[in-house]
Amino acid sequence: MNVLNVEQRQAYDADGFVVVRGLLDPTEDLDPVLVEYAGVLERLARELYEAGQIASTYEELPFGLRLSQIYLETRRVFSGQFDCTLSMVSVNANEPIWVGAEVFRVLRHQRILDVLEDLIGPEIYSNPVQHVRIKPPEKYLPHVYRDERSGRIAGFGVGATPWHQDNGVVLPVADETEMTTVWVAVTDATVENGCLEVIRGSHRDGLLTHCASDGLGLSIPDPLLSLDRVVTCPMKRGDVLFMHRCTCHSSLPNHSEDVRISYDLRYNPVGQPTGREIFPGFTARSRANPASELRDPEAWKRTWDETRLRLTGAELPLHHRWNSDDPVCA
Ligand SMILES: O=C(O)CCC(=O)C(=O)O
Ligand SMILES: [Fe+2]
Repeated sequence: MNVLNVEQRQAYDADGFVVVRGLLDPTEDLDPVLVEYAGVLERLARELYEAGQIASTYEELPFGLRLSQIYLETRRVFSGQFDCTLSMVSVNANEPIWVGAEVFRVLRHQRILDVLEDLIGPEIYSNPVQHVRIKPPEKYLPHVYRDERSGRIAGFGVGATPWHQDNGVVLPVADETEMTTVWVAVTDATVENGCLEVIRGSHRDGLLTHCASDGLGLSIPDPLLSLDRVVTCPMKRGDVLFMHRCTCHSSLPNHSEDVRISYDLRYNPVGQPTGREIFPGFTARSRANPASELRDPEAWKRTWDETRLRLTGAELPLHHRWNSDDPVCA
């Protein structure tokens, strides 16, 4: 079945990415996850209020302002409460994670899997390198460390994302894996609120050197990038971007008044290494063996609960291959 038309397929092959407009229905497919996250925020606000850490639960505020107010007032960032993954640094028994049924429904969305079937074939594995990114307006994050040289807010997935390739954030065992990134706009993503930027054709340059910095995570230094081929990708809610694992990309800071929400998900053919084997993935589609598909959101949640238990207190292996010894990182 071909879901992508000829132009879209050619764009993906030539540019290393394609945006499929309106692939998901905002009301039917995306509002339900926002309802789940509103529940997560409600519980968080009540906990913090009862602990005396905020002056009000702010239930009268809309989601974005409520979250931002809580970040500002507590001088903390609670991205882990919403994210659909565990920490890659250290896991504890009470570590927050949100792997709700509606998130699972997005991961298994048949229209996303249809496009992936065009790109990587009918045996599709949901790679556990997956995030929801709820980026607050930067003006609510004055307490978060800002790198002086780049001006960027560090860490937590709440600031602008530096230039990188997703192949660079997995272990070398997955270098030959046909991993595809799926970036879902849950709210409109604009230049003002921090949409994605990609470098056209960069997937053909292979894996580039990434530099690791404590605060800012992994990034490809500017001299290695073809910055004259940057494409800025504003997207509407429900638009979905599909990207090759070697396509260089970054995102802009959020200078708007509201949160920018997106999923970045990854998929690869069943049987190929995910590059993050300590976390659980699942078969999202199999034409050869439909019974192997995971369809139960509770069973999915259990895989993460079991992983948290297994990794609690364990020494986690480094989740990437980079140090900053390369002179290009100086
Ligand atoms: O949304 C972002 O800021 C970055 C997303 C990203 O790096 C990805 O989709 O792989
Ligand atoms: Fe990425």
